[in-house]
Amino acid sequence: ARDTAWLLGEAERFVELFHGEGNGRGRSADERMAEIRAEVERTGTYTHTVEELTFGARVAWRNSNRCIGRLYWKSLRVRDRRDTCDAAGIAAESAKHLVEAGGGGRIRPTITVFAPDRPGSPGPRIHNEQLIRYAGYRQRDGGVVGDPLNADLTDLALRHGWRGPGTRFDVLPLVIETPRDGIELFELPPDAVLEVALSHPRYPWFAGLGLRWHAVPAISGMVLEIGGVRYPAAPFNGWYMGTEIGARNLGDTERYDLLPTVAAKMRLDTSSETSLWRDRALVELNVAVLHSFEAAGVKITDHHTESDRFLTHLEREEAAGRMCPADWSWIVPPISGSATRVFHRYYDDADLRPNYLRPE
Ligand code: HEM
Ligand code: NRG
Repeated sequence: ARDTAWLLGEAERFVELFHGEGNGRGRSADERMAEIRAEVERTGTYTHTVEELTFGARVAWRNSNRCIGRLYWKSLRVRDRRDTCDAAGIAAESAKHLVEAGGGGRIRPTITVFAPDRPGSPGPRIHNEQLIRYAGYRQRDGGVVGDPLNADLTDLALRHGWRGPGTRFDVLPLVIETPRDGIELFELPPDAVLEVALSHPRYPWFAGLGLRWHAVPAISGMVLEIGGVRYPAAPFNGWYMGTEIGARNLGDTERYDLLPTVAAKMRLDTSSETSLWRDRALVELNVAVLHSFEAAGVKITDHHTESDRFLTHLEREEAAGRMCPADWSWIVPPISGSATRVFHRYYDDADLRPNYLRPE
């Protein structure tokens, strides 16, 4: 149960971590806890200082078991927008986040933190799982045009009056819910949506497939929890690892399902699994993603480089006297697992706080 006793317990764990790692500008953890206790007694919750919020968001990244990209956790930029509560303000600040974090291709890991949940007054919510998502339009025959992952969100947007052009790569509007105004939709301005058209370094036909992907993965559907306080709208981004797009988003049968298309263009023998046509098509899709992002000057990383960086991170964390929790099944990349170093060992999979949580 999330009652006052639970909140104070979580607050104390966090304040001790914060001060234990050398923060707090000379003030003691006890002093800060006395202040928090008084505020909780008065209001049922408490307010993080900017330093606590910044540290909390960074450590939440450090504690994200599923993230291979944690080497740079200390450099996360934190935009404190806790005073932005109205949907239009949240939409505008989310668009600004994308422009600033996108850097025209020089992507900077960034989080924007909007108002937290308070007793009797929930914070705002962004229904999009990421700020940039492609629509998935359900067809009469049961198929989907676009990204099937976002078919439910697309239904929701359509029910609220949105009409998309109907291509495979239509950027959905932000679907923002506030306690005061309910659900409202906001189109993202074009300058907030950096995209890369996909081509292949050796297959001229590849560009003709008309594929593209957005440059910035900005997760907006997770709850940032710091010291027992929950921030339900706190979109964060880093940059892509190529396999996320080339293997999963474009390759999964439940997503864009492009392996048969690519294999046919490559003239592979798709009549027999032992020709490994799926594997060969997967590799070329991934080559195209990395090639296109690099040619466009958009930051991206490959799974071999990122595996090595992750193990560097793990060693640094252990040297600092901390364990680095990790979930093998998410850390190991979806292609060429055993050719990366992260495959050949196991990890502690502890559930630490602060963290980014799936909403319940
Ligand atoms: C998951 C890479 C930055 C938090 C992941 C995944 C990858 C990845 C490959 C697995 C995704 C999947 O299989 O769907 C990276 C890279 C980054 C980066 C290359 C570049 C800087 C960040 C940042 C944060 C973060 C800045 C938070 C501040 C997470 C979380 C997950 C995750 C919470 C799990 C998502 C889920 O459960 O769906 N990351 N990441 N990452 N990352 Fe990162
Ligand atoms: N696989 C998802 C994104 C998940 C998070 N990945 C990151 N996060 N790279 C996709 O859109 O393909 N990040 O914050 O950089």
